Amino acid sequence: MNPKKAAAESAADFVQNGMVVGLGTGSTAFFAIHKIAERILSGLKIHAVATSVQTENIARELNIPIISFSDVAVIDLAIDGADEVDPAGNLIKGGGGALLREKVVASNSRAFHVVVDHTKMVQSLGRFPLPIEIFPFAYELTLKRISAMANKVSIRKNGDKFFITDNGNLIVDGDFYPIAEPAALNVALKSIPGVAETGIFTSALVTSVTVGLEDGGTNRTMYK
Ligand code: A5P
Repeated sequence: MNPKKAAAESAADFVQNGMVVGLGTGSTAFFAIHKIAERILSGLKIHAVATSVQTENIARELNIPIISFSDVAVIDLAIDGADEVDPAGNLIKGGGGALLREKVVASNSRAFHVVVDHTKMVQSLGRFPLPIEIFPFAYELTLKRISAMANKVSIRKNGDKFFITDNGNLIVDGDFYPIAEPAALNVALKSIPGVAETGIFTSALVTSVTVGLEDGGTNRTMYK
C-alpha cells in the first residue's frame, strides 16, 4: 500500500462517533478524508471543519458534513500531513500553502494527529524551505526582515503571478537550514510585523505522528 495512504488510514481510526474533526490539507490528509467518508457510509456520525477551501470542496463532494467554525464548541481531533518531522516531533508544514488555517485548527483541537510517509522524517528541520504566510501590505519590507534571518528566501509563485493563500496573503519560502531551535525561530519570525503565520508547528501541538513505511506498515509515536 502507498505509505501515505497507510499512515492516513491508520490515523483515521482515531475518529469516533459524535466527534468534531479537523480535516487537513494535502495528498496525505486526502487519504484520511477518504477513509473518514467511507466510515460515514458505514454509519459513523461526525461533523468536520476544513483547513482549506480545497479540503472543504473534497469533503463536501464525499458527503462529509462540514460545519461552520461559529458552530464549533470544540474540535475533538485534527488529522493533517507535514512536509518534515524531526525526532522531537516538531514539524514544517505549509507546502500546500494552508499553514495558517492548519495551525488555527491544530492549536484548537484536543488532539492533533500527524500523518506522513517515511520520506518526511529528518534529523534537523529546514531542508524543506520553511513556508511563512505574510500580508500583502508592504510585503517587500516584511520580506527584507525575513531575509535578514535566512540563508535564502523567495516569494512563492503560481506561474508568473504570486501564489495567493485562502486568506488573500502571500507565502515566503525561506531556507533556514539547519533549524536548531524550531520554537525560537517560530517566535522570532512571528515578531516581525507583516508575518501572519509560520509553517513551524512545534511538538507541543502534536499528539501523535504516524509514519507510513515502504512495505505498507506504519510506525506511530505518541507525544502526549
Ligand atoms: C498544506 O499546506 C501542508 O501543510 C501539507 O499538510 C503538507 O504540505 C504535506 O502535504 P502532503 O501530504 O501532500 O505531502
